[in-house]
Amino acid sequence: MTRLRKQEFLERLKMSIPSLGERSLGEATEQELYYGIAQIVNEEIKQDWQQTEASYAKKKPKQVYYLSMEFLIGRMLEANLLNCGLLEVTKEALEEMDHCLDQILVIENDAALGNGGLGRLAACFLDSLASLGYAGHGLGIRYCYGLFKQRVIQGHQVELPDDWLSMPYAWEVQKPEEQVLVRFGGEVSMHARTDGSLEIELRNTEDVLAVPYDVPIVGYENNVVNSLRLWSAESAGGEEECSRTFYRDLENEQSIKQISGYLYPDDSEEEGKQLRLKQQYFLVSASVQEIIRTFRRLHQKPLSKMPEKVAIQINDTHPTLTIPELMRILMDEEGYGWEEAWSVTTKLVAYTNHTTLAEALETWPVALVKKLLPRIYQIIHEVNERFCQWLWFNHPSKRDQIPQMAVIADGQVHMARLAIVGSLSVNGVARIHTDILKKEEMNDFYRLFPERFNNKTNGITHRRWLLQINPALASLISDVIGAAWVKRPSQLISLLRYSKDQPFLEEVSSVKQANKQKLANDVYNQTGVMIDSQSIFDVQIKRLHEYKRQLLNIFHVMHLFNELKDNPRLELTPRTFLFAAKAAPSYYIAKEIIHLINKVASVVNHDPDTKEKLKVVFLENYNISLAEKLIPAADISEQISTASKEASGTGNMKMMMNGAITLGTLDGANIEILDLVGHANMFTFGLTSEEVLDYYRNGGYSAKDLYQTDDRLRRILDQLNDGVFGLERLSFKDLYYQVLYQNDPYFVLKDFDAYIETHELIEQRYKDKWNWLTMSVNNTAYSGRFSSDRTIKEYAAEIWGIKPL
Ligand code: 26Q
Repeated sequence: MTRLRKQEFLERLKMSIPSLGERSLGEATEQELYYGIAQIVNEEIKQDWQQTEASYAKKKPKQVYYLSMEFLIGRMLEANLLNCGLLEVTKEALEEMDHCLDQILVIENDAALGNGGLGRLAACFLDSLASLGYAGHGLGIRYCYGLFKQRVIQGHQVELPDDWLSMPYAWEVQKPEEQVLVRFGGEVSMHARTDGSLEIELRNTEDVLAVPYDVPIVGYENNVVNSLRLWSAESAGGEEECSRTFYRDLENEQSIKQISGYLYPDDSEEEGKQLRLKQQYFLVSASVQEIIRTFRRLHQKPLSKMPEKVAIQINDTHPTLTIPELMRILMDEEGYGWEEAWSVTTKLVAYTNHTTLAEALETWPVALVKKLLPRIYQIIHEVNERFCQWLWFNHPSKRDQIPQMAVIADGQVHMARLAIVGSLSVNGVARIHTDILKKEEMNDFYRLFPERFNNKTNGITHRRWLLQINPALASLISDVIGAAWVKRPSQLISLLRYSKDQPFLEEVSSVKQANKQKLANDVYNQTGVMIDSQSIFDVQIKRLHEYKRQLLNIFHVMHLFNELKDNPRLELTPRTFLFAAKAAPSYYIAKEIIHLINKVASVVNHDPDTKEKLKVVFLENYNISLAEKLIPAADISEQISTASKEASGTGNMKMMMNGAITLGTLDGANIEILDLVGHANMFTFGLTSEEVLDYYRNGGYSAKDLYQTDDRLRRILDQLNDGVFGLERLSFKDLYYQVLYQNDPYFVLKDFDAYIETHELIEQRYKDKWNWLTMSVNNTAYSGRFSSDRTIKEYAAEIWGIKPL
């Protein structure tokens, strides 16, 4: 990639905006500038993209395909400018014309093709694969509508469609010549061939075209450009038969386009949605066909050799049909027998699990799978038969466990069981999560296939989550330890030497202060709420879920409010509690928690006794772009899930990297953060996962007893029941009943006391400014371990068996 100079850049920009006409660049609209700059980037990366593909064709490295129903990539212009080395010159050039890059970047719609952690992890992995020079690609769905947009109206969440393709998407390239057919439904027929083998044919299927759109994934300053291929569903029929069938065809076409219509919000409550299963098979079938075609093009070898040159990672169970789809193609289309097809398949596919919540493990009704995918169902059935028989004969001691291990049981296909049985690797996403999988949730399988289970602690791309979103901190870091950390994030550890260096800490402090002030301005512009940038910014940003315990956080705020009302002169370091979270549309309790946070905010922010010391802000429509504003400004990172419930968390890593101090339970990757930074640099509290699991086994504790004995808690709960702070119209009876009468399944009351105490400790510790800054720098220093570069190297070496080109 050649480095452009400012003048040349300006010339190119002019040429890239044909609509400019007689106007000067200074008069261009932000939209024109956005597309103009994107075009320059696309021209710059085009050659690298082709060359990357050419070098894969020449050197024939093993290729990794990351299959995921979600890729939460957010905006791409700034990341692409950064990675291809054009960010600085772009800023300079725009400055010369009195334009500000920030105002141009916001023109781009977030690509919100994901719900949260799982989708963002996939995006970080692609960035690391390209930046480390691995031949690794993403395969996903080009949803017309991404995750819903959230508005908060009178304190309630309202969902709106995310029409992100309303403007042309600058980063996609349609590849119509590489489209493939995906077949649904139909009947299976079998004929005996003369040699006695069976010929399997699918008749009368409904066929859907999968049209690929490729998005470039630009490696950081290394000239590598990989691809994220997103499939779009289109009608396969030609346009010739019109007239009589016109309306029927139109209706059919609409229902086909729906397959890539919208992203399902993470909603374990709403199960068995036929369209979601169609989406999964659509992704899987198109992708497997593509993978096989590429293997054939690059290697003149039989498909049985694929495991030498291909690895397929499935992101949770959502793409598990990869296993029967591979079997189908190998057997029905390529003539392999079961044994050989199985041996190939189980050397290709590796499975990542992202949850321990038993209720979140995916199952599909047999009747639905049979109807929608008859041949795939037969194959799953056969996998199940063979697996159960093998257990029966080879592991007689496990006979009792067959019902709970069978791939098909209780009229359902159990996707995690299929994924474990049919893959070479099963990994969890943080040490404790993998341990819980092995010890509890998947113990039966672990004892059967111990060598398959492994841990890959999650990571985040430090390029986006530090270098891009916090350039001032990044450049301070490079000033003292040099810039090598950008390519080798583990070198951030050298910062430890400066964590007591007063002049450095002073600068770190000014950077954090400036980030907080910038956020305060944004918050004011968006909400009209004035927040004090000198206050402690206490941040909880993640999907709204009971196990993540936003309720515990807001109970603490209510507690502080009550204290201040009792004693308005109470000494309290001013605090700002920032929340952002989307709730699944059908998740009533989660929506009530959003409502409660907003109502508490409206009381606390206006009460003369509290408004100077407490502010609560709920920012609507949490997405990647909002996270990018909040994370550099956080002082406290709230990671307070019920122990054992959060598989890993990745927001915890992002905030740590930006110098926030974690306030967390011993859950997910928090534990590994603690291992590194120690208790001197982190605040932990609450039940351990062992204690939580013990309570579950032995019937829990009594929430009502706690309610009786703890005056603070009783006051808060009564405020929910009687109307928040005595205001009848603000009553939250359902939350009250959920906590007291469902016996507090997420231990909000049980952990309340420890949480309050820890907050009091934090308040004390914040007063020692130097020590706080030391803690902050220590956190950044240790965060290198959580770069997704480290994670990807582990997947590469331990699962995929690949090396960088
Ligand atoms: C389920 C049914 C129907 C439709 C959608 C879904 C669905 C969609 C998305 C279920 C789950 C998800 C996403 C789960 C997820 O993001 N899990 C998080 O993964 C992160 C990355 O590993 C972890 O850090 C988090 O701890 C984990 O919660």
